[in-house]
Amino acid sequence: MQTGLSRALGIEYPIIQGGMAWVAEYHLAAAVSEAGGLGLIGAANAPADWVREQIREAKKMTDKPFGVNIMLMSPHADEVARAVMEEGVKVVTTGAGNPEKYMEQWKAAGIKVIPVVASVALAKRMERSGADAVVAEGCESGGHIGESTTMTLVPQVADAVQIPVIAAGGIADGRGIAAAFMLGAKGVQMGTCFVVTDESQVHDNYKERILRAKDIDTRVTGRSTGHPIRTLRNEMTRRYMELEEQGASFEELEYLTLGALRNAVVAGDVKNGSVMAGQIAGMVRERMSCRDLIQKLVREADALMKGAGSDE
Ligand code: TUI
Repeated sequence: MQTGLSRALGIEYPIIQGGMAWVAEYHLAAAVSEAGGLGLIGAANAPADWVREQIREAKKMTDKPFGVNIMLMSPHADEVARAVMEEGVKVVTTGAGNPEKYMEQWKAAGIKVIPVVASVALAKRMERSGADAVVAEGCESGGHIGESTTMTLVPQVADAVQIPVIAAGGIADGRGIAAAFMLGAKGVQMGTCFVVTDESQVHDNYKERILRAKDIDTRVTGRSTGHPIRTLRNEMTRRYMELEEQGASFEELEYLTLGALRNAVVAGDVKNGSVMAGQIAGMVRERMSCRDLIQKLVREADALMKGAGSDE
């Protein structure tokens, strides 16, 4: 499964673990990198000191490359952008914004920069600014999403840029990986299927909620506020959408989601918390180690891409 992308990143397989807020901490990131993929630490809204500590802990667990995802809406984005350079991080991915103002300094520090984009326009702009690759993330993903699906976004981005495209959104097995390659991707990023791995530190209730999710169990809150977020449906999404329909204010709606992700991930409140997960949650059925998951993904994708597993 080696591609130009995996060689450029110094990893065995072109499989990237999403930089999920509160979920993507160093145990998970190090386990994914040790298993031959690219693990990411999700900086989310955390201050730079937390991110530094996470990077140092990950380095104790693996000599292989790992990355940091910087959520650009974070009030700490500037200081985290500096910290990743000072800590010698090899790969930075960004989400929920335009990282242009940091690109030059990151490139000068020798960091491979991979912005997550949800449109062709931003992908082209990132290529012009010197991005090494882009993640084209479809709205099947969990968390903060754009408008287009993976099926439509990936080939359009692949046609528009020369740099490698990594597909994200709705991928959780070898079929999804093979399909992403057929759409022009040179790698994949996956989130939901890594949440339930043995090394993931999220509360057991969160894992169980994903494992018993059905195909139609996700909801998107915040379309009216301009911050659409995909989560598994629960009491929180029901109340949110009810209020949203009644034309509640931005403040009222935000109040419902404040700290809600933390409540789900850390405290295990999957009723009133925000259980971010992608639409593929309905297919995520098994707990296993990151190593077993990545080996299974590679085996499945390899078989399909060699023609085995077809109907012939
Ligand atoms: O960033 C994500 N997914 C996330 S971030 C997150 S943390 C959070 N928690 C609570 C509220 C808000 C965020 C949870 N999930 N994915 C990457 C992604 N980026 N998806 C979509 C985008 C995106 C959207 C618009 C990137 C750029 C953009 O426009 C930028 C511009 O200026 O054109």
